[in-house]
Amino acid sequence: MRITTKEELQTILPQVIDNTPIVDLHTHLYGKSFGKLLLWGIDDLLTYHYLTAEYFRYSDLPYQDFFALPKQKQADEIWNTLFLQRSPISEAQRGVLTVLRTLGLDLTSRNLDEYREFFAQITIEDFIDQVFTAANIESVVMTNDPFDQLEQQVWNKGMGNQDPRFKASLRLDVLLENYLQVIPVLQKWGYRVTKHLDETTLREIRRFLEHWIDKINALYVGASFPPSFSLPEDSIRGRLIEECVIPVCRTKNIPFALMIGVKRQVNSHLNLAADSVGKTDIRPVEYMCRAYPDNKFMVTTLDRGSQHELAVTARKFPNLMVFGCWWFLNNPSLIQEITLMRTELLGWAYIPQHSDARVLDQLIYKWEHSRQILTAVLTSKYGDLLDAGWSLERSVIERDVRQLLRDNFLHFVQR
Ligand code: FIX
Ligand code: ZN
Repeated sequence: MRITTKEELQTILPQVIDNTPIVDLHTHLYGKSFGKLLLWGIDDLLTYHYLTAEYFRYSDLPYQDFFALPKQKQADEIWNTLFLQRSPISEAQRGVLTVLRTLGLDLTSRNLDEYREFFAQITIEDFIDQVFTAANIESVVMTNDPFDQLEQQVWNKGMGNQDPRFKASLRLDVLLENYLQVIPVLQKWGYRVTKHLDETTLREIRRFLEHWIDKINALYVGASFPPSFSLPEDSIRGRLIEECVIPVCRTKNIPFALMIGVKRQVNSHLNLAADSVGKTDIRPVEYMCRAYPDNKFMVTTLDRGSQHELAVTARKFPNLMVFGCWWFLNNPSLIQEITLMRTELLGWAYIPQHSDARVLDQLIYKWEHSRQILTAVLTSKYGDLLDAGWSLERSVIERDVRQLLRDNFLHFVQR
């Protein structure tokens, strides 16, 4: 079908964006076989760390008293403070409303027990299906930490890849940031490693990485980094990256995903909500892309200021895939600005969003809100093409949108 007017565009584009299935490349979700690691339901939704941070903007309850409460009581506190005593206007608060509305719950009742009742009568199997259908998700990528004992048990039983909608990625924060502490663990698993990064140790770490990539069928290897991240660097982390992670990713032909700019635990009382943001230096990204042209790098940064430099760097290096509006950037005004800028600099050659969902239900709101913004950005950009006299086809728009929501990632990780 040919599209020649903006009215036609405004009818068709939202349909295409809604109907395009999403591959969500970074979440903290797990398949059902991971048991309690998979968070879902109203109490997990309300105790999301984005919301606990916002709760403490208003509450006088001491941190330790709040975190000592059972989850349901924490959720009650957050509901009362953020939803009943004031209007839920922040993005994370609005997200809860989008989820409840989409699930068909009555927002006028504001009755938490009624919402709990809904979740009590649905099975997790049915709920996964319901959420994936509502958000039109094809698959999500988990964040898999080889040092997490609960996860390990699932992988050791061969149950980690049971549901093909949940793909794996190997997360290396623990290895890269706490190498000295994990030496005894690696030794217990039969790896001949020492604190001296000699040839044997480096070879054994490469063997460890290869083993886990194969074991979990990792689509990529990832890690988060502080604002001070630097490379090349004569540090344990720098050497592990250049002498182990990068060579193994090259051999396996999978990307190394870097999430840069998180300042961990600036207020440790907040637990999972304790982390903040700092300015990211893009020079290490430029260095890696140039020094390792046969490697693939996926990069997202946490601060607004580095977004432009990162997009420009991607223009210079085809082995760099920019992705997502991470965490504190996952807010409509910032997503809109960043997505427009990336489109203008990179065309279709980037991945606009990942959800970072920690609670299954969040897939609904994170993607509904992101789809709305993508619709606005592409309405404006396709509108410019129509103004220029370029005609469009529905099938062409379908192809373009598919690249952003699915194909760019799948092609980039293809072995
Ligand atoms: O490091 C990460 O993957 C971060 O996304 C998370 O640790 C963070 O807590 C989060 O959930 C952000 O959205
Ligand atoms: Zn994350």
